[in-house]
Amino acid sequence: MSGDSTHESRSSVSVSIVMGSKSDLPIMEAAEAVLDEFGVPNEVRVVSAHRTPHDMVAFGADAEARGVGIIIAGAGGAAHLPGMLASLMSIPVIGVPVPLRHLDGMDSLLSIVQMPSGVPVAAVAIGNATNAGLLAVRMLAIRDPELRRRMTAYRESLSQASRESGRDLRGYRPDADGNPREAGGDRT
Ligand code: RP5
Repeated sequence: MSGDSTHESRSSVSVSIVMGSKSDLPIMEAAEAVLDEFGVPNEVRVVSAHRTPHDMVAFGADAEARGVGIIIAGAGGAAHLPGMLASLMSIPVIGVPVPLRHLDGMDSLLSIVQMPSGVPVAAVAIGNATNAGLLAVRMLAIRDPELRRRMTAYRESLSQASRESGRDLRGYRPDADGNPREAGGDRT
């Protein structure tokens, strides 16, 4: 994280990661990790659409004034934060549906994607803050050749890891938890 909850000077933060509650952080920290990996200046904040609605409005105006380029907003349940920020701001908002204990995140997903025409939110898969970070990097890479080069290298590393993972599957049989175990099971 290159920023914190204090006011940042203009354009020192490219992407603002916000979430409805600190309890969303275990999911949302993946977006921060991606942005840090790509060297994209970011900040991480809690802004609740329901518990601090006036703070949310102030955050929207302040973030635009500071020159923040993209918002990544995560929320769970009645997940109104991404949509409300999109309605308050003119910059892209990427929504992350955070899965809660009930309904497996379907409630969050539908709350985020079912926006009315005219107010777009780009939603990633349930709990997939990694993709939110990567999508933000791709947006910034439109005008940043170095970032584009890093994204291409990242994609190539993904391909390489995928090929290597399938290179020798003989004898590899994960158990129900995904942990490696030898084929043929217990031979004692
Ligand atoms: C939402 O309510 C937050 O985004 C969070 O996912 C959910 C539950 O919040 P806590 O009760 O854990 O603070 O607004």
